[in-house]
Amino acid sequence: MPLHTPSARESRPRAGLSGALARAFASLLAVLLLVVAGGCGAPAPVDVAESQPIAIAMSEFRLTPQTIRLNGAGRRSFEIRNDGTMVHRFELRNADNTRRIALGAPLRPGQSQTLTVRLARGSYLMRCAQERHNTLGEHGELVVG
Ligand SMILES: [Cu+2]
Repeated sequence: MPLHTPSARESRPRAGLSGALARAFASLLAVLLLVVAGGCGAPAPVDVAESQPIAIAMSEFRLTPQTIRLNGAGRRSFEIRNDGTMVHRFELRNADNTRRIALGAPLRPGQSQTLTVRLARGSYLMRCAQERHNTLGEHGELVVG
């Protein structure tokens, strides 16, 4: 009696299945890459040079840009503009959110304000001080290097 050996016929479906799995995985990977590229993740940080003011737009419920890298500590100017349809109020806090560094004025839609703050190197939390806006996504990070 000959020993049973897997025939080509038996192994072919298995190769077909792994090929289908590979194609499914490739499709999934492509979708994930599109999601990442589409901005659902953290947006790219915006660099601000030493001589430039820091322009921030506030809206429902978002700070734009959301992540800012600042080149140079010292006195810096924030140019805050309300691009939304509700009152927004800029607030800068330390990174662990235990201390207020600066608080802007409440801005009505279309209003803007320049806020000058002395900044040391480190990370800061930017957010809206209006009730609950922060928890709805109106926050960001400022890194001073
Ligand atoms: Cu707000």
